[in-house]
Amino acid sequence: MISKVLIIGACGQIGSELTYKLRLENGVENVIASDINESNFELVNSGPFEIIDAKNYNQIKRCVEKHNIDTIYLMAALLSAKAEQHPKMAWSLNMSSLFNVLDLAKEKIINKVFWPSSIGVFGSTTPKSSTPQHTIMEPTTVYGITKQVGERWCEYYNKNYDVDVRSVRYPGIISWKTLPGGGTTDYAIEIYHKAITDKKYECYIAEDTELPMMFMDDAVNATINIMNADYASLKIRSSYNLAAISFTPKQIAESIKKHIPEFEITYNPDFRQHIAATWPKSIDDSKARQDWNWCHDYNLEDITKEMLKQLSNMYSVS
Ligand code: AKB
Repeated sequence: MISKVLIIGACGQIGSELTYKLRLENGVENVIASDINESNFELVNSGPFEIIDAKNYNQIKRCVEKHNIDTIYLMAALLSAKAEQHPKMAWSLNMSSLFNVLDLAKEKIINKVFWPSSIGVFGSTTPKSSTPQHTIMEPTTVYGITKQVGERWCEYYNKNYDVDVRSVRYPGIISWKTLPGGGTTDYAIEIYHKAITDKKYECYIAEDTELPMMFMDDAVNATINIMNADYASLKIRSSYNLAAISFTPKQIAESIKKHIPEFEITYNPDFRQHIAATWPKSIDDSKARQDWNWCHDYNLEDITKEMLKQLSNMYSVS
């Protein structure tokens, strides 16, 4: 039987593409999209949509009962850079939304939960290269704190209340359809837009700061694959390390220059550089590869080709 799915935060960067893919696989009527407003016109008009404030338990519960929802993907969150500007709001949204969904699973109103964690759980005391699954985690951002605490609660609900919650630690996600909002890694998307529109980009991250990154198609596949994995194969109920590639702003600029030789990058690091400097350069995701056969498809060259192709069409540049 195909389960009925609710995506909370469906208008956002990952939520929107996850909604489209799940609708392709499961049928439009089986995937209910929701968000706090109708900010993404294309998404809102692509199938069933409900207005839900992720902080409101009763609104989520009413929607779950109305549509016989079995599984929730909780994609609403304040990301790292925005969370630093609104710390209390980030704490309130990121934590209360998680408790609302975990509690619905604890009460057996739903069966399965996906909740995204992030490389933001790590901090400057974490080993930077090939960061292990189990390691020192002392995040210094509000976002990182919410993700780390969230991971502990996911594991707690699994062990103590038999809640089937599944999670991955997303790296920076690169995509062209829906713009991200408020992340530290957003530069790796803006740079492609500016390469097409202006042939130059001023980067707020320093040229040699290496960060883990991934193309959206890989991120969506990872999300769906971990949700389809056998219950028993998932040994980690906090959150799995997940990786594809790592690069610096200088390296992404070089890869763009292969296609747009006149492209120029300059650097003007701001507060987001301080966040990026506390995050890993690369991630050891061998547990995910072992437990549920995770593997990525896109390297930096593939991503650059696809981003420039799609954005050229979007801006109608030949
Ligand atoms: C951010 O930059 O805040 C996010 C993330 C890595 O979780 N993209």
